[in-house]
Amino acid sequence: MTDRAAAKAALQAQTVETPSWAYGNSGTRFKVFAQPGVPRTPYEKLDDAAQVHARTGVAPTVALHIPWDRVDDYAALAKYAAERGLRLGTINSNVFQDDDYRLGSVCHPDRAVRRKALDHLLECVDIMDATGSRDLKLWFSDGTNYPGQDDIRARQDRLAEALGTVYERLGEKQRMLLEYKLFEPAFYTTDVPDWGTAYAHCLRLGPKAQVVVDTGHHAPGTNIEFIVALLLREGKLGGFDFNSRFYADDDLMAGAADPFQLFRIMYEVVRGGGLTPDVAFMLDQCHNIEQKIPAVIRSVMNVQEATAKALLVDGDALSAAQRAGDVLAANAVLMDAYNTDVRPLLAELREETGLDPDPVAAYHRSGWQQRITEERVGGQQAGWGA
Ligand code: LRH
Ligand code: MN
Ligand code: MN
Repeated sequence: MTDRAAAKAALQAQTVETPSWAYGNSGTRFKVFAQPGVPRTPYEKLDDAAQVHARTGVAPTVALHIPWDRVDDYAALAKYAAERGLRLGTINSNVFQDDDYRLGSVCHPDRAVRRKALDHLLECVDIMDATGSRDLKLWFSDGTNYPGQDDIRARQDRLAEALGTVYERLGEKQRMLLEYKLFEPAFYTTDVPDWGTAYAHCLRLGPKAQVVVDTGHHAPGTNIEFIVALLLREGKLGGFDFNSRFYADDDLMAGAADPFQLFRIMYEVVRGGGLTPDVAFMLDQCHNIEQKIPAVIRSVMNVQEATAKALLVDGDALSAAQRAGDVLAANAVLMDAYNTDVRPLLAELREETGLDPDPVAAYHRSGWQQRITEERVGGQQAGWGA
C-alpha cells in the first residue's frame, strides 16, 4: 500500500534550487541566441526566479555563479532575494574562464596559477558568509588533451592540496560539493572525471565534503541511479545538478530526454532516505532556444513528477516480490508507479497550498513575460558560449 497523504507531505517539503544562469542568454560555441526580456543584472535574475517560486511554491533558493553574478554587496543581494521570498543558495565557483587556466586551475603546473584559482575558491567562501549560503559547488575543467602533457599523479596531489585548504576555510555549517565530469573541455584526462575520484577526495577531506551528481556528466549508458544508491549509502551524496541529455553535457531540461531515468534516480533517493535538506536538488541547465522562465517552471515540475512517482512505489509489494525472487512481479511494482499519472496529485497539492494547478499556464497569464520584454533591453548572457 502506498500512502498518498505521506507522498503529498514529502512533495510539499522537497525544494528545487534554480540556477541564476538558466535565466540568462545561453547557447553553444556556435551561436548564442539572444531572447527578449532577459535579465541584465543578478537582481533581475532573482526577479525571474521569484516568478518560478511564485508559480511552483517549491523553488525558494537560487544558485549563484561567480563571477557571472558578481555584485559589490552580497548582503544587499541576499536582502533583495528575501524581499521576494527567496534565499541565495549554492555558490558555484568558476575557475575555467580565464586565459591563465589554459593548462588547468588548481591542478596547473605553475604554483602562481594554482594560487590564483585557490584565492577565487576562498573568495567564494567569503561570499557564502555574506549570502548565508550553505554550499560551495566546485567543478574543475582541469585536465589534459594529450598523453604525456602533464603528470596525472602530480595533478591529483595539487588538487588534494587545494581542496584541503578550502575545506579548512569552511564554516561550521558550510559544505563543499565536488562535481565530477567525464570530459570537456579536456579531452584526454580530466582531473575529476567520475564519482570514484570525487568520492576518494571527499572521503579524505571529511564530512563537510560531499559529492554532487550532475546528471549530464557521465558516459552514455552509465547507471546513474546505482551511483546515487552507493553515495547515499556512504553518506556522501551532497546533491544533484539536474539536467537532461541525449549525447553529452547537453544541459537540456531535467526530465525531458529520459524521464524514466529521472524516476529511477528519484526512486533510489527515496529508498535511501535522501529526500532531506542534506541532499540539494539543483537544476543546472540552459535554455538556448526555448523561453527561459516557463522552461525552468517545467523542469521543476518534471523533478516533482519523478519524485511523486518514486514516492508511489509500493515498498511492501516490492520487497515481497524481491524476497520471493519474483523478477517480473518486482519489475511490475516499479513500472506501476512509473506509469501512474501523478499530474492530478500534484495539481491537487498546488490547489491545497493556494497555487494555480497549472504553473506554466498561470505564468503565461501573469503578464510577466510581456512586462520584461518591454522593460528590459540588452539582456545579459548567462556566462559562457559566446
Ligand atoms: C560544468 C557544469 C558545472 C558548471 C556549470 C555551468 O559542465 O555542469 O556545474 O558550474 O556547468
Ligand atoms: Mn553542473
Ligand atoms: Mn555540466
